[in-house]
Amino acid sequence: MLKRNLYRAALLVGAAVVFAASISPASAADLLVRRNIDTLSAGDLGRYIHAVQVLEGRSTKDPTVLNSYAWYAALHNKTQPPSKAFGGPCEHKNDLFFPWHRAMLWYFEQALHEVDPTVTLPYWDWSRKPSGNRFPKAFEDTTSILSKSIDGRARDGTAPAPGWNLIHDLTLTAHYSDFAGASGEGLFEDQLHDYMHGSYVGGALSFNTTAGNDPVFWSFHAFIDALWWFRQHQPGNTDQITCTNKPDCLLKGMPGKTGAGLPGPTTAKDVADTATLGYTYDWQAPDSPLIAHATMSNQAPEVAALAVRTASHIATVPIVLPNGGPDDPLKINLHGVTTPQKAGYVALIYLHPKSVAFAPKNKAFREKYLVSRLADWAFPDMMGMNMTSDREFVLDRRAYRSLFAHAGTNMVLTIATYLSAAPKPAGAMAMQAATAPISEITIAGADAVNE
Ligand SMILES: [Cu+2]
Repeated sequence: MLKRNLYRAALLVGAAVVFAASISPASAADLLVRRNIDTLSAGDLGRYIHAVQVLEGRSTKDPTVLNSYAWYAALHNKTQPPSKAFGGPCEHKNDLFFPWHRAMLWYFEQALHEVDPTVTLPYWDWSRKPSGNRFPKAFEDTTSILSKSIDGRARDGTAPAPGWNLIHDLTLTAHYSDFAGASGEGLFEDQLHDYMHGSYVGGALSFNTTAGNDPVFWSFHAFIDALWWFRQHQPGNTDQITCTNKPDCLLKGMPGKTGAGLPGPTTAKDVADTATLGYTYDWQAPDSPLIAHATMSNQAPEVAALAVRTASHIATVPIVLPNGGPDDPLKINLHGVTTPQKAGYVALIYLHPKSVAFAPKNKAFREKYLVSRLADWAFPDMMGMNMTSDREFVLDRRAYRSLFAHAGTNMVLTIATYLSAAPKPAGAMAMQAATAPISEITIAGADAVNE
């Protein structure tokens, strides 16, 4: 196959920069096209299901059986390898997140492709209303293996889907480091990926250790990859993959060759261009006009649905917004945001005058005072990972003009946490506002709940 030849040639050249630029327009027709699972014909869907079934048949549960479904599921994130055959874990909460997952999907797709050369990995476009109840119908057909996680866990997420405006804004965040992360987690991973794993899908996808067990995982992540591809193909895009904490850009656990022995990517630079990897997407952004928006509440219609629930934890920090010019944004840092081990959560962050009562169920209150949100999913096995991270968000004085009218007066930063499943605290969360009077608060259990 031509794409394989391209890839092999690229490896022989040996320089990632060279093969990223080595695709000629003529080869575009030879690229495999990943399609929306809702648009597959019954025959194509059947062939995809069959290929997944063959992988599952090689071994349902034993991750040491190479080229089996369980092996690929374990590749995603099993931090204690059962054997040398398996080298995880995956990369999360840093700037290798996108490249690592692109490589993982590529190897999985190659395994499917080796079973049936007509098969490519279909994506689930979760920016659009689902064809089924919460997922594409293909994942809800209970007679299909696509409806079942190999560990038997049912999808139990109940959070509303993120709106296209939010997906759009986070996908096209101006700075690559905000989009993809640098020393810490990028906005896309935090607010979309983590949110979808822990709060929307749930079940096996709630936990990093079991996410790959549910076949919906591959199509879910294929859409994340499609959105990255979309970002990369914006006119004028100059993003460069960074590997802030890993100068060698090595992607942990990648076998370097497919089950059939063909060479595959091992570094972040290898996966910079999907054409080099031999595939593309047929995805197109929704053409509905974007509504002009200035606040997070307008960007994220699902916030309203979250906010009408009762928060499990509410933390408040007194704050005085500093005076400043219109181009002088306020950066607010949340320090020590703890990754939960039991359940995912979404936290909605409000900034409101002290004299205005916190009223998240009130639409007008949300529209005025909701300034950001963060999300996380559960990491039961934290080996080799930091338990806590820092998050920063920037308040633009122009966008939040009405808030900055209160500069110099007493305000309150309120964080309302919504847990996705088990009634456990999201963990200790210490936060401070960087350029304002600092107060620190910890959410670490019942005594800290002052709702
Ligand atoms: Cu994921």
